[in-house]
Amino acid sequence: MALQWYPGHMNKAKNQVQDRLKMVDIVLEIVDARLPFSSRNPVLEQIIDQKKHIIILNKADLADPKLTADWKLNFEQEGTPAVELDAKHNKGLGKINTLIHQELADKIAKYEKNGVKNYRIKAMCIGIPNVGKSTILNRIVGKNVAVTGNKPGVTKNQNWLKTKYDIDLLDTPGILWPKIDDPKVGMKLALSGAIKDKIYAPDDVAIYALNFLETHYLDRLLDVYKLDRADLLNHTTSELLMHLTEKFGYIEDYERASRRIIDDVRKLKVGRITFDIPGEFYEE
Ligand SMILES: Nc1nc2c(ncn2[C@@H]2O[C@H](COP(=O)(O)OP(=O)(O)OP(=O)(O)O)[C@@H](O)[C@H]2O)c(=O)[nH]1
Ligand SMILES: [Mg+2]
Repeated sequence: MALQWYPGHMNKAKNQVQDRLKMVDIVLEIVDARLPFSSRNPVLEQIIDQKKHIIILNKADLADPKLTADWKLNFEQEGTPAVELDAKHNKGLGKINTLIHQELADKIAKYEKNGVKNYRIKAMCIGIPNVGKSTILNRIVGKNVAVTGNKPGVTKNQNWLKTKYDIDLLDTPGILWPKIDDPKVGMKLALSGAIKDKIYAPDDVAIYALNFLETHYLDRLLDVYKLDRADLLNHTTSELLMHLTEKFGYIEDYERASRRIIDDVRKLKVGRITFDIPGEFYEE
């Protein structure tokens, strides 16, 4: 599945990020902790290249904790500070505030030296759709001022939010990039919920998920669907999908079975999973 599309609003949103960049002190790049590589938008990365920025690995509650720690280290070794966050359960928020102040220590020291008391740090939050940008900003503000929702494309416009700290936050619409070359990246984005459901073929994504689980989390796959190792031997992943469809009692409704598998992965039925393995991306 090579995904190729670029809705006009995403192009507009990208230009708006570019326009605002000069006005902000720091960029908070939000990635999905389950896919810290695949959920980074290369177009946005290019735009913010010269700007101070930190990476927030959000939805850490859904990701494999060991791999989240590896990814954090990986980003830090590349020179970008990173923090893991579970915005849903409010875990890890304090570190973001600390990191923003650390990164802008010189600027803040200058304000203080010059007696500027009411300075406001301006931070722009960017990322692909549905990674939790608005949720994070609501958490920092301490109340639900930005609209959130469990589907991509909820935030339509840029919005400034004031906090009780010395920081103003800019919420932005999620942006994907024009062409997703690597089909695996497309699958992971679909599985995570970053791409609208009607754009991808659910059976392709379910087959990708089953194949990934078989390779990396076999015991959990066997356990959740009460499978025997024999069910997997000498079977293709498509055949496994057919087998599960029958087992669910969905009588050849492969789409329904596929949606259920995707949902099971999203809702942690198979436990905490990370789809991007550090190291796999830099060898090719
Ligand atoms: N499990 C989990 N869910 C989260 C977390 N943060 C946000 N969510 C959920 O993810 C969904 C998307 O959150 P939003 O804050 O609307 O995402 P967004 O990045 O602003 O999305 P767009 O505005 O569409 O670009 C919501 O259902 C949130 O409750 C988290 O840390 N863990
Ligand atoms: Mg939003």
